[in-house]
Amino acid sequence: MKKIVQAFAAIFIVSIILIIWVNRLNASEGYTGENTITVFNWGDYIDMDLIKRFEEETGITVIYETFDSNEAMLTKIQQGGTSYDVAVPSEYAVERLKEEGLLYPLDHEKLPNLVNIDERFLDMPYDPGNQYSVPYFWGTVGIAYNTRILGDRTFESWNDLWAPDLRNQILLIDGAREVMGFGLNSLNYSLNDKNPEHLYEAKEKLKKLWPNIKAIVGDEMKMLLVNEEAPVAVTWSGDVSEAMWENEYIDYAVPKEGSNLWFDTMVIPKTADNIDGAHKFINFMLDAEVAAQNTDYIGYATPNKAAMELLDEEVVNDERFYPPDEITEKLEVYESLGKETLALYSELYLQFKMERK
Ligand code: SPD
Repeated sequence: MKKIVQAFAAIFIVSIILIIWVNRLNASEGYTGENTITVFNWGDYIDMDLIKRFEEETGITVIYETFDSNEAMLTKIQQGGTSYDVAVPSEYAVERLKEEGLLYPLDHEKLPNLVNIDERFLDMPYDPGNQYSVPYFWGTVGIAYNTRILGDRTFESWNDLWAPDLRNQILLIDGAREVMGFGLNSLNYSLNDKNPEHLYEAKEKLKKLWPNIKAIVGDEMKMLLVNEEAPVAVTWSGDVSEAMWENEYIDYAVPKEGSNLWFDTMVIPKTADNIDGAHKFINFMLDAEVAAQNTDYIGYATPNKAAMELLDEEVVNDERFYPPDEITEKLEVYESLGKETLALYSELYLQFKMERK
């Protein structure tokens, strides 16, 4: 009898462990229940206190996962087997997800806070009528440089990065479109160029930049700039504005050949489990006070006009990070390049990374 009781006890314990393990596995792959949503965002791209506040206000539990590039995010959603309720792709990835039928149309009635977004950022060519996406943060790609170390040296052209005296002085943000993009811009090609010969030419030119490159980095970029680990970096404007709060010597320029104007957005992937919860989360993030707190924490430029009124004037009037239309009109937004060309960008970027001498 004692043995039977022990056997039942063992089976019971093993079952409990299995249930907990399966639940955890499901949660980490975005399988969410009614009172749960899974949010898939870039690393270091939200004030986690806001997640807590959303959970308290709505009773919805948030499972939060991060990615480090649009390509990684796209692959995860394209592969299926996930049910992310909210994701944060950039504009060209929104186009791609749309083309592949992987987005759920937004119900604007459930997003009353959409009125807070500046009209400048609505109805963009990548998503007319904001049928599938709403803007989250926006910015440019440019050159950050440290004036304490470099004096009054300026960076007006992408080609300034190839100067021989910058040996081992440059950090690059780890992004295929960003790096290939400035390689193309430095040759006066479009950063949406599809001509394979131009793409090879850009890769070969980037290869010649290796002696000046100290490292290719991700979310640690801000910290490396603040700590003066390198005096020059090619990165997203938001990383620089945030770093500048902690290191007054950092400055930022968008080179004269042009650069990228980007928009990160919130979308609901087609495989979402909790559409209503996803709308609630997006609407919460569009609230003026919430968006202001998030902007204050992240340091990137907000498209939320109502939030801008709550932010420090000095921050929102800084044209390096909130460039006016006269400047943004000269910049290019990444376009969805089609499967083959996007794969070529990624392949050439990978080759470039492996070519370090
Ligand atoms: N640490 C968060 C970084 C998010 C940057 N998104 C920019 C994408 C530009 N295509």
